[in-house]
Amino acid sequence: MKMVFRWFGEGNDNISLDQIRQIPGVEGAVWSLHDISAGAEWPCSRILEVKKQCEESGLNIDVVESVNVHEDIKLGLSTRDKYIDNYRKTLKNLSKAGAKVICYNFMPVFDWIRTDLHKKLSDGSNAMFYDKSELENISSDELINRILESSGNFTIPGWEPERLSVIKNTFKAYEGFTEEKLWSNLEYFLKCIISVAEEYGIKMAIHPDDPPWSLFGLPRIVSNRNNIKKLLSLVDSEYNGLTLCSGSLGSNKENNIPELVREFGKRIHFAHIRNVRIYDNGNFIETSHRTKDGSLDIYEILKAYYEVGFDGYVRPDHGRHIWGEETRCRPGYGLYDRALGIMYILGIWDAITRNK
Ligand SMILES: [Mn+2]
Repeated sequence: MKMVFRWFGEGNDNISLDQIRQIPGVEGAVWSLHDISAGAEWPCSRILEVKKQCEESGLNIDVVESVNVHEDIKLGLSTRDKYIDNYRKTLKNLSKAGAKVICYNFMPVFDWIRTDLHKKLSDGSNAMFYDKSELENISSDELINRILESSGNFTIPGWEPERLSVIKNTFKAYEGFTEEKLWSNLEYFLKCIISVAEEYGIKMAIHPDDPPWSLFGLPRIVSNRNNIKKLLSLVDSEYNGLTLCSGSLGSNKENNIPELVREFGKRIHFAHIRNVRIYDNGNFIETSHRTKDGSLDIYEILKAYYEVGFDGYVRPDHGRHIWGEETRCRPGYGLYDRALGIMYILGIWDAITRNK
């Protein structure tokens, strides 16, 4: 497995590439061009600029997270073809620069959702929290305001200003929208994209829905074992693959992450490792990576990756905010807890490897 670390780009991250390269085991930056709107082609010059920055710090640019899918593609509007065409061009441009895996998602309107970005844990650190009953009683407007107010000076991936400025219209466009429609639009997208990804040697890795259930009446389909199986069969190619996010899928107790790894191992190109503690009332909080601190068995998950011969990319997903970095870092993306997570993941990995 190849360890990588998310980096939001020059001037857009409080963490530097030099700090990232000093975390043991990290080989690459997981990056994106966050200022380019969904649906636009990524210019080669901008891609090469990031490549140069990363390579100067000894990091590769193999994994891109994300190339966002334009809402019209998810909605299946007639305008989708021009955005899909741009997506193909972006794939080509990325492959020329040497990118290998693209993480993306197909969630309507919102990306990930939490109700509190800085919920205090018993040790005085804080982390992102999801309150189920609160979410059921809050309007989408209230939620947006709350996320924006507590995100500090950072734009949060999935909550970009250009997305939020048109969100009322986007919501309206999804009125009466069904899971079936979303499935058929995803299938259309994959059938246009995967053959091109094959041609350019780029593995597509869809990120599951976070959390993996429907919210605000919007359908969400990348949420459980049966749906993942269906998704992979829509285009049966290894280039139509998964980002297996343990924390996203794992916030539903019905999802058994080690089993998913064993079943879909060959199609997992990117592993997000995160622990969450799930409470009986359905709430959950993101915890340290340590198995004991959350509800997921990180050791079992890594064992499953080892058993399927996983040689893809892995990154610590979100972390807590610790050692006073809360006001300086993007929620979920502090330096310290993710670096500690890497040492935990690599510690387990090394032990498993040595024992076999
Ligand atoms: Mn994730």
